[in-house]
Amino acid sequence: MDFIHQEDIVTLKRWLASASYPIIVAHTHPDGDALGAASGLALYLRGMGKDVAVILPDTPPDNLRFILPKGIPFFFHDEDPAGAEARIARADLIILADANAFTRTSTLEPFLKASAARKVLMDHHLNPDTQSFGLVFSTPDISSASEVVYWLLKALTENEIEIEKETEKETEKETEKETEKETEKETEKETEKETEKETEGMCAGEPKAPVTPGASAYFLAPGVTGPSAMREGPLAMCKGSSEMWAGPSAMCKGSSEMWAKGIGAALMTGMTTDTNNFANSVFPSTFQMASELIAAGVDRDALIGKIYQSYRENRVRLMGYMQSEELHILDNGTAYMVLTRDIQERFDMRDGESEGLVNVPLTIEKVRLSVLLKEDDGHFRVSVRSKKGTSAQQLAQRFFHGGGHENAAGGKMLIGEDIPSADAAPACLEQVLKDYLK
Ligand SMILES: [Mn+2]
Repeated sequence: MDFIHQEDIVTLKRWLASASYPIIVAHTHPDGDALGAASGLALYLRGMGKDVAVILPDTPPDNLRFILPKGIPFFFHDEDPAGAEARIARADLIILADANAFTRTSTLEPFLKASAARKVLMDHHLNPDTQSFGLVFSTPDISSASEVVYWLLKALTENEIEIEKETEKETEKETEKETEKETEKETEKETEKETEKETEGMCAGEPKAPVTPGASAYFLAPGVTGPSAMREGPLAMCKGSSEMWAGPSAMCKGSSEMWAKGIGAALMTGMTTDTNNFANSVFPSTFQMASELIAAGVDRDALIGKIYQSYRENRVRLMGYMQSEELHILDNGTAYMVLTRDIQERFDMRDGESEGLVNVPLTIEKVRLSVLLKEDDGHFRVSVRSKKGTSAQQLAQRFFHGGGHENAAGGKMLIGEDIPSADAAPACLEQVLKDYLK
């Protein structure tokens, strides 16, 4: 993966090892990818023995709650502002996943910016804010943040082999030096304590091992003395770690379940939702990741069931109503729907239940760009999707204070600023769409 550089992996490994209170943060209105990437990372860090937490600006929708792993503390700023802020204040490492800048974390932004902790970006959106992070792993040529995390964890694991070799050399050298010193000391002492030693009969000539075999200098931050807790992690259990990815039979004991049901399942879920089940932003690496994870035992059927076959009846009826009654198609190949408060209430809509609706108009041949407006407090949330050759990102950025990916983007339409009242939204949007694609 060309967005992963060896020296950055070495740095990342050192930062992860030396962190005591790492936190993972993601964008506002967390989707499957934000939750999947954050959960996978959190499980990995917990496997390293870290006191890790995930902090999100707002509570995830009910239908995505299954992604959240048991035993990982999640703080939602809208629900528990004091708890979230305290955890950010204590953090010594901040990882932002599935967002290109701290601005995307909404209410968390000032607390994250004020933190002196080390900061790492793991993302796949355009225009990453590289200035705010000490380490950046970001490329738009990948399916999802979950896939970014997958390849990073894999690089960390594979890198372990090389680092171990280096460490072995270092340890040998150090042991040699220590042995020399020890021998000198011993010869001095020997005359004094000769009798005593003889009676003890212990391994007097044996040098004290200065470094536990296998404990890498890279894992040990200044001040950390013991062989790092990292070695207790699921990946550390496996020495020839590349085997671990080969398939269930080749996997080392102890880590397989962790990957199949924990990290692997979280990352597979995030990738699946962000690609809309392999419909968009799919690269050769995406299939490779999926293939490796299925081989590792991830139950894709179970995940599909949870993601796409667990909705409430209301949601299906709402989708039908919107397509039948609220879909407008303009001559220039753009389509839009406005999901007003009134309609949301009529169908008892819950957060997350309009997910996927914006994609539906693109199934019509003549439609090349689709916009969904969803009424919220003081604004409309704007979702934009487009076919190849038409930019969703440009529309979101130029007209709706937003951005995202080339063919999937989002933003806001502010009531009272961009439009005089909620009622003006459809006409205003129509004008924007006409101007955008003439
Ligand atoms: Mn994403």
